[in-house]
Amino acid sequence: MSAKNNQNNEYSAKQIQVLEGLEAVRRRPSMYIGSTSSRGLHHLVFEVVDNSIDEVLAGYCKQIKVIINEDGSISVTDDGRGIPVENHPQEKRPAVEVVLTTLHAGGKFNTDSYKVAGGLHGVGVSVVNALSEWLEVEVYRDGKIYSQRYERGKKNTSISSQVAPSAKNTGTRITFYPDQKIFDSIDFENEIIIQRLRELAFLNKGTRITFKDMRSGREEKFKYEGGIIQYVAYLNQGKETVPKKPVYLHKLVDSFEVEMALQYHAGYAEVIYSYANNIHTQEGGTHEYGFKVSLTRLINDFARKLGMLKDNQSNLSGEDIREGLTAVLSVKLMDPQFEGQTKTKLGNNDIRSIMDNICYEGLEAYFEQNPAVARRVIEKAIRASRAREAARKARELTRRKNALEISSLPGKLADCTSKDPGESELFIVEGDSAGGSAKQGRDRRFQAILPLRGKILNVEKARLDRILANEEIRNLITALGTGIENEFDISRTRYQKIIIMTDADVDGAHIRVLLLTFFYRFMHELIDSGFIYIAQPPLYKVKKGKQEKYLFRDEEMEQLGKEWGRNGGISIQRYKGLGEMNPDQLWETTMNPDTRIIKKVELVDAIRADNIFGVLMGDKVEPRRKFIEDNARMVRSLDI
Ligand code: 0RA
Repeated sequence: MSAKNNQNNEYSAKQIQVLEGLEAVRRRPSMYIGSTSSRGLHHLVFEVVDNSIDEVLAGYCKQIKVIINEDGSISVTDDGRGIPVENHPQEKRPAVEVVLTTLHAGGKFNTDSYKVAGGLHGVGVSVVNALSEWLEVEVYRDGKIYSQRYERGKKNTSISSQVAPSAKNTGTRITFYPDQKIFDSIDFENEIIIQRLRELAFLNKGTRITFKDMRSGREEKFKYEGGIIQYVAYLNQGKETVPKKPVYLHKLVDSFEVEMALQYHAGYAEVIYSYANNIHTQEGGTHEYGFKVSLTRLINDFARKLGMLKDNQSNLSGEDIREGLTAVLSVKLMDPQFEGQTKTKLGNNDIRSIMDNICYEGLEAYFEQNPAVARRVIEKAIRASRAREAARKARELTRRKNALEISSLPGKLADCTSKDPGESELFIVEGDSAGGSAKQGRDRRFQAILPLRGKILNVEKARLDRILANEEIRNLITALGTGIENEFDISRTRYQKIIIMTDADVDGAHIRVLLLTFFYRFMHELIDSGFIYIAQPPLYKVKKGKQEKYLFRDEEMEQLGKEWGRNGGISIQRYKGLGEMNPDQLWETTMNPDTRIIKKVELVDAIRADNIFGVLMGDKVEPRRKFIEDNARMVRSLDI
């Protein structure tokens, strides 16, 4: 603040300009670091670390340590060359002073010494200096330790030096205490710092980056010899992947350095993290664009070469090709142009075709050597493409239904006369003959019948396109009126009781499970709302003289045997299917609300149900059989 703090009493015009520069930073900090919230505070740390990373990029630094000190200040130490201390030729004062007090100078005034000008957040450590209550710099160089202290951007001491314990060691330590007058809070958050350090360690393979919080003792060490290969593996941790090890490309072209690692996983999410000079380019840009374009072209070319995509089929879309993709792209270049809303979109045009060429050639070579991987990736993209097409059709289907309303109801549906969903019931009936009996036996005022022919598709094994190509399912969707999946709207259901009525045999049980799976996957709110029921047709009809009784369970037969006695005059009719009952019998036993038994379908645990439907309706036969036998567990008996 006051001139007496400065041991250097002579200010050149330049120095005054410099101080005015840092004053400007203090007056409008957000212009330089985005905000004075936690985000801005951590920006200070990253700015200093980035300067050390520049030394890594220049090839002189192997280790960076970040330490939160007991007093709440933070130290960043590297084993780079150390900020030069000799007089800067133009500025005529120590270079370290220029670095710490000149806006935008950062460490980059000597561009020749940098293979890649980091640029990074671009503001330089002078901004950190300006926004710190105090900052101390220590430089290890030429067998000496040079140190200097600043307060709120102004030097407090001139540079002092002492002999270093080891002449071989070089490096820089910057310790600063953020200014409480500037920031809302000066509490560093371990997690925020650790996450960035881990990221930097992935992006700069072989660099040892350590973190320690002296207040809590927490310590983290990062060093990845595999770099972004390990980054991708980390992102895909715990997932089933193709290939087992990420594909990795690394190329130097002119002054550009390009790295790419990718791996698919069994899920659907697309994750691409792209970087330019270690900055996360959240908005993408030319490097990401080049990558995507090449991947799309390559996969399509390969799919055609392998005959997996026929001449009459259109190309797979980029989106389909990237379903389940995890990729990390990292480019390093001399003069990065950052554009976009948040200045996180790489604008350099050259990089687009460089990236495109490198990725196309590299991935082509990889796929040629690993055709099994290529096939699996292409198969996955084809499945994604079907699903997307199906989603489009599903949307169209619901839209069409809206436009045409009732007139689009399926011809096979025998609707009820009531239009009140609260009292309307839909019977989904297995087979046309049972459907016929049900139509004749029903109370048409409130009961609608939809016969299904044979088995419906197993929706666990088919993608939505095939499911919707299935006429039975389409009929079901239109009859219900709710739409499907994302466009599902329970308020549009035309029935609040949807009763699955199938034969009391294994086939009937199978159809029931298939239907339940469909509801669960695509209309689960119907289940949640308690609208799905299972009819209980009788197993037997027993007669003794004028007495007649329907039995729904084998145990009842034993019971009746005791009641009626085992001898003489008892006739037993075993129903093999609903079709064996005449309309009156069907009404009486299964459909009449006063006498029937229906079970409400209830999900006990959705995650478990997901597992049941997914795993058991999947590929394995034996568990499926068991599931069918046991599936009564899914439903709770409810007598109405
Ligand atoms: C200017 C020039 C050189 C290195 C640096 C700055 C430098 C800055 C920082 C900030 C944190 N750690 C740093 N390490 C180095 C080049 C030095 C030379 O040519 O010897």
